[in-house]
Amino acid sequence: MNKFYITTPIYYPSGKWHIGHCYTTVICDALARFHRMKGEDVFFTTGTDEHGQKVEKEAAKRGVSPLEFITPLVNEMKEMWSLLDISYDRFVRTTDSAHEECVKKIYEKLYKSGDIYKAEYEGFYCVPCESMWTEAQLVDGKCPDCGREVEKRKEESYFFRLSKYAPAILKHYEENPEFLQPKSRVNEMVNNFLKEGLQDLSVSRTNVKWGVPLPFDEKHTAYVWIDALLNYVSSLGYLTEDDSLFKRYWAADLHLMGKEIVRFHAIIWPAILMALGLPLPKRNYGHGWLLIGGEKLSKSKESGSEELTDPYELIKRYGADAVRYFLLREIPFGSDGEYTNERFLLRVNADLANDFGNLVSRTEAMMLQNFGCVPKRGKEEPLDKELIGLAESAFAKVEDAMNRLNAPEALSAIFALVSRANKYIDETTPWALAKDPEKKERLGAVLYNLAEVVRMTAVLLKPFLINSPALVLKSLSQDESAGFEALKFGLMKGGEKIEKLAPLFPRIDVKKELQAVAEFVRANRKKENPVEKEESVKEKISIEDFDRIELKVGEVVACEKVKKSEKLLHETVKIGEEFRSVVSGIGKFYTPEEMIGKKIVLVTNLKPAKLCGVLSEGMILCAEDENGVLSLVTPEKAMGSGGSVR
Ligand code: ME8
Repeated sequence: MNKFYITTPIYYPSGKWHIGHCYTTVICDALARFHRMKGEDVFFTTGTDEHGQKVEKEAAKRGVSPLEFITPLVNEMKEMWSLLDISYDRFVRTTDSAHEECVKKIYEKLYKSGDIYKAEYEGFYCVPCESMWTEAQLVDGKCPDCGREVEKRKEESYFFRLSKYAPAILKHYEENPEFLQPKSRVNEMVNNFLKEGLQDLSVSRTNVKWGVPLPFDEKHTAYVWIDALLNYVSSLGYLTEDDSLFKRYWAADLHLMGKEIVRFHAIIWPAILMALGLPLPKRNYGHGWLLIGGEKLSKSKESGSEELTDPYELIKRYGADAVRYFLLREIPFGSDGEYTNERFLLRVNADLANDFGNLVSRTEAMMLQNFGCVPKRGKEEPLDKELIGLAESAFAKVEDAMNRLNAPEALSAIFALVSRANKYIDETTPWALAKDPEKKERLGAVLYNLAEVVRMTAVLLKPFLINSPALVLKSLSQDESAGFEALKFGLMKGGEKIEKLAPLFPRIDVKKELQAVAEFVRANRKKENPVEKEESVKEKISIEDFDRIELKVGEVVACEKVKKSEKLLHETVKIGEEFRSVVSGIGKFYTPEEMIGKKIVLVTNLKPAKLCGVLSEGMILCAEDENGVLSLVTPEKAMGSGGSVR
């Protein structure tokens, strides 16, 4: 039996999900289901990429542990996959102890073999992308991937001997044209990275605590990208006592991903596998993006558009099948595709409500009305034979497209059959045949042919849509779990009971719906951006109001951590001749030693309060950046304590 190991990247659980996130996973799911229906031994994995500085900072901002912060977001992601009926066999969290153990063992192995070594390191780090760049790679001094500011960093680090593997990777590309697709990505990798040779890669961090500590040097944590890539083998129990899954499924048959992360999968990952002496994945495919206004739909760039991109809301409004169908059909595979609500609604209306929904409802209604069940197969005329031929040859076209991972083409072959069947209704005019008792036999033959096409279409659609194919099969008293062996014309005997279906995809009034969606998006944006709202709602205050706040310069003369709190520091602040006890939530950004001697600005007339049992008689002012990093507000010129701030 053929095996098929397929993976999605593991996702950053940011909580700001958009329809673009569903793209990779829905395609993988359709492929996994397709191969299962062919009777193959499929293993399909996905998961979450949970370590790194971003998570550490977000958690600190909220005063919770990284795991406490991330777990609800992981659960949200799982819920989204369950709404979309994603049939993964394993969900890997990089915080799972089994994964962490695997990461440690792999680092240990590579350290022992000399593929990982220690050295000093300087570069430019993009915090949101968790990527390090050399100066030459920056574009206008900014991150070449996302265009945001980068931080210059110098640190001691462990390096992976990536440079050693460049020639072998190039050779592998040449000898295995399937390894990296589409072809344009090969050119990109070769021209932008491999041709000039590779530099060794820093694979550990000392400044990121939220990561897997290296077994041979616990000051260092694993670089998040290596940690993440290793999920593809940790998910199979690589280097554990029971590695039967690894033996059964490795090497991966397909890693599918967005084009922005091809570099990691097509250069770093094969080099690591080579260093481990493991066979390389058979195929990597870097798909295109869903765009809004020509830009990648992304969680960090607010588009300000009125498109509804929230998958939960889209599923709630139109159903999981419509969302899956849109993603699988509308975006040309391998290229970018513009996302708009209008395109979504038009596509769903045209194909699912009009073509497929109509074919099913017309065929079933006419059978019920004239026979009360599926009629018997009749004598076939040339027109019938053409339709039957098309139905029987559809699978080969779908299979050919799916072998090339091209779901839009596969669906287009299935919908060519749907259109042909609708045209067949117009050509055979069953409503006219029904009026003439002498033509009852012909009517039966026509409706039988249509019923078989509906049944076969439902089987063909099963990898792509979830609910509607099952409903259609059930309504014709057919086995919902049918595989592709059911794609033979003529399997129904006649006499099958028909259960009347509610419309599978109700027609949408596109104009009205677009208005409703735009209103929904506007209202929700206000809800989601409480900051924006707060700022606009905050009233103007008078100078007298401001005067009621007493602000003074103080000097921190003693400072210690508040017990059992990662976030709180307890300062003793000198204000002129007075000493005050102050508790502040800056423990993630300043050590007690750093605080001592600092001149700070303090609100001195706040009512005293107790925080974690410690008295606080004032509030230290800080500025906060967009990543939640706090920075103390201090007087710009040297001055003593006690001065007032106005
Ligand atoms: O990259 N259109 O995770 P991620 C199409 N954790 N696909 C999109 C998209 C869009 N607008 N936006 C995101 C990561 N995606 C790493 C992976 S794997 C070892 C580590 C796709 O959450 C993206 O291309 O940023 C990728 O395939 C997936 O969503 C997860 O992206």
